[in-house]
Amino acid sequence: MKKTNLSEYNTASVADGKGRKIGVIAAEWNPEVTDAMLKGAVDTLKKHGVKKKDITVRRVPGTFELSSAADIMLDSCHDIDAVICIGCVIQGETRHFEFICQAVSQGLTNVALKHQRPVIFSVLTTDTMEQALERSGGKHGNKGVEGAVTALKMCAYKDSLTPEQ
Ligand code: DLZ
Repeated sequence: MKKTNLSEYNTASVADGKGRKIGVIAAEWNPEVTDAMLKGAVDTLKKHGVKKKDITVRRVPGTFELSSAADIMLDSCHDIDAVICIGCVIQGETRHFEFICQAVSQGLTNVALKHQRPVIFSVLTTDTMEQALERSGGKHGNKGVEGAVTALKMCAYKDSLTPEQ
């Protein structure tokens, strides 16, 4: 059967978030979408044991700014385990879409490799607002929820390879 909710996951497969410190950065563009993804991410982190005080939420103007914002956050906050980056880029009449999508996907990859900490790509890149709404709390799930689950899984992955202090 075709899977429609892309955010369904096995709760038991997600490591306990107790003691984790997670950054969440959301773009202000398309707020009806990014606000819902931000809520989905924060609620999911809390559901898996991350304390509210350990979640650092910041907003930036657009998706393009997510890379530099994540870099600044990881430079400034050495105790943050992972950063979830939330944005929504909708195809318009010009080529702006391509440039933002290319820049943010490459930019977030570079930041993750530079800091050796998980940087999560919770960015929707859709043709229409309807498709974005379907993926931010609609019939196809919530990309913010997926981002939170991915962040906790990547933190556990890192721990599994880091010798005990
Ligand atoms: C300029 C722009 C456009 C046209 N579209 C979007 C969009 O769909 N989603 C988004 O998050 N941001 C958009 N922006 C803003 C850019 O991300 C960025 O904030 C500006 O180009 C300033 O650097």
